[in-house]
Amino acid sequence: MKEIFVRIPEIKFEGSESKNPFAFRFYDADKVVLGKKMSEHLPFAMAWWHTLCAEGADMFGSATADKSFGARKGTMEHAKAKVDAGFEFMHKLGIRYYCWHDVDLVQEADDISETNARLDEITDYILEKSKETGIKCLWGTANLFSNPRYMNGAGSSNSPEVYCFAAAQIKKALELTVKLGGRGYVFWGGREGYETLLNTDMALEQENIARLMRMAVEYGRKIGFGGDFYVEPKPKEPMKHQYDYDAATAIGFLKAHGLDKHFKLNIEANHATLAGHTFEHELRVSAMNGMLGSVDANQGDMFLGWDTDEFPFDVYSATFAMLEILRGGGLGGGINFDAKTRRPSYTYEDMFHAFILGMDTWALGLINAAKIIEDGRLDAFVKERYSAYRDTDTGRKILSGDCTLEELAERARGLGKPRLPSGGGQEKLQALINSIIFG
Ligand code: XLS
Ligand code: NI
Ligand code: NI
Repeated sequence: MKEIFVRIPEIKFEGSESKNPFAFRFYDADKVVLGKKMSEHLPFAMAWWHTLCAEGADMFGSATADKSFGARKGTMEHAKAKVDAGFEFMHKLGIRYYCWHDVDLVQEADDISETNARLDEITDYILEKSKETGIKCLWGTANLFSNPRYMNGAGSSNSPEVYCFAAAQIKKALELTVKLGGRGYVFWGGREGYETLLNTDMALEQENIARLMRMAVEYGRKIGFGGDFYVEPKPKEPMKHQYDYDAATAIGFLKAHGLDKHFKLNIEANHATLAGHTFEHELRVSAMNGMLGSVDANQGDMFLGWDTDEFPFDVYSATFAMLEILRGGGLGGGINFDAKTRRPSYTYEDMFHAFILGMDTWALGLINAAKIIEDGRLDAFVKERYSAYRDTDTGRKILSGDCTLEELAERARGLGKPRLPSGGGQEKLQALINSIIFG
């Protein structure tokens, strides 16, 4: 096999003092943290679309990067060159998983049967590589947003024929996920929403989306898919309003339609901030509902209102995210870098620097979160803050669920004024976090 990323070595851990830009300073795969190897805590994945397909084009300018990998774009030779490049790239970084949309893998043909034949061929090739290297599929998905037929949505389209195409793509993508041994299958509803309510039957659209998901679950289970289905919430972009707005909305939707047993969430950092939440908020909402599945790791920019998909740099955010993940018992899925280099960072070297940044940032997040848990003071504070629910008769009564409004009103009458313990402690806790991280 011809090496594609020539001059770029395998990336190794060299420690925080290292000045080598092609080394990890913090990600030490075999290092044990809280009883598990870093590589097990952090099942990193490469996103096929950003890493092997996206060439830096934006609304105002064309591609800056070249991802032809020596082949003519759009051909099967190119599709295979991307597989070669992807596996070499993951191998050099020590990444063990990848994620894909159907149309990331091959050029879509005019006829869906031809597209499917191309997908069969390329996944045979991927499977070979996977067997050679042990690098596996984290999750697959159908791209139900790029093709012009999805201009009015996929499951939410006003056209039953478009709905059939969505079903066909999901069916195929599920088969391929099973073939590649994927841990999960994602629904990201980029076009499942509306631009104006004036033209929209929201109830019909949402019921149709639920029907499509239910059929996907039925078919997936029938063909032996034992993994989790994921919804990836996002409030907007490309649509003005997307139905899977945030974790709470998606969970409500899944529960309302009886889909929650089969689904978990894939939480993306930048989508959380677009919804006006922190990343850790979305992770907490998922975890407390037993639906924390997988993560799309990236970050936005506080001055820009869109999904900039930057590589993770914010160590506080990674720390709080890892805190939620560790407390939630880890991820059944993984940590997919749904992130792209900035447009001028167009070289192969830049791709490696981006992943080194992202992996080191998450390693720092893990190290910090483990320190916070081992230190114990943060958890003790929170426990103490609610202790009156355990330690007083009134508190226990409320938690038991066995009380009435009248009974509680009667208790209030006897109290005069409620006791108001200092409940915040925000500044104290923030100082504590800094002292643990930097101390
Ligand atoms: C776009 C989404 C997309 C999903 C997969 O904003 O993040 O990339 O992760 O369809
Ligand atoms: Ni994503
Ligand atoms: Ni995104």
